[in-house]
Amino acid sequence: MSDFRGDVLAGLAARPRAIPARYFYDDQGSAIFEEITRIPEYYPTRAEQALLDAHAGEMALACSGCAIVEYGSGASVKTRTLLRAVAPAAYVPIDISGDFLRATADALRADFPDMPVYPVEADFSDAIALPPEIADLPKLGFFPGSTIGNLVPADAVDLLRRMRVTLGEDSRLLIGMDRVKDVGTLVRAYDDAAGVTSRFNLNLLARINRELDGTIPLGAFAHEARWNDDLSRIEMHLRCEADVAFTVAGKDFAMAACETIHTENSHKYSARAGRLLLAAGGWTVVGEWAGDGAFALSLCEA
Ligand code: AVJ
Repeated sequence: MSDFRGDVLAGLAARPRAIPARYFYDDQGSAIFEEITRIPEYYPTRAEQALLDAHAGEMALACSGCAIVEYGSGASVKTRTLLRAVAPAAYVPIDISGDFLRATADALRADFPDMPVYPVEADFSDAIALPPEIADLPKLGFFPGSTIGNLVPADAVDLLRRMRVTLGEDSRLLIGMDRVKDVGTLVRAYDDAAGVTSRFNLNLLARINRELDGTIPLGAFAHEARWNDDLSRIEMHLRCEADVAFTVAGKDFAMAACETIHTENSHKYSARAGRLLLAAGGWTVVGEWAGDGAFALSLCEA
């Protein structure tokens, strides 16, 4: 089980201070993320949607009659393109934001009345029990959006291996990965002019104040996105701009001006590095769509 209180208290006490990115996605954070997918600088969603629009038919060829299991389904916008192409026997969206998940499931049931939808409210960093209704169906895992990039490679490999166990021996996995590209494009995608990503980042502190009885002065913190070239990732931080003291869940914390809280990693993979990661996780790439090379969707076999 994920433990918001325990992870936040440990993360604020650690050096460097860091809080796991999965805690962005309370209902408000999930809604702000949907806004991010529409800002002009955030290319991954559009790039991935374009790949699905152009190639969903090919991707679907080997997957007829299967159940689609989507990890981190969010608003399931891209999913609709895949669902239309595959016409799966069932759809299982997995998400940690319960209200968001149920709203999405209801909307999909309305649009796809013949397709059973079995939502699973879970953190996919835990072991997941799939609904018994899909036990006998072959599975296609769908892990779009480059969400795998949030994990450091060792954790990404663990997750890929767990997916392989959960989905079974005959399963396939369709996974999106953002590619390495020029630093300006990358940084702008995580530091947009309209400040939506800044709101997304700061909502984490607001959530801590709401749910953990915190007194963090949000105005003292600024959004920061930086490229870490050694580790091939965008990092988001919350930079403290003044010396502050606050409490969270009854514990006292002090931060000095210029200190940061590391809130997210978004790893970017070259074609080769992506294939290596998938191979380490037990998956063999059997199809790859990458358009102009900004973003790739890979179809893998267990
Ligand atoms: C949902 C994890 C894929 O890393 O690009 C977007 C999250 N954070 N802008 C990403 C995110 C800031 C996004 N993922």
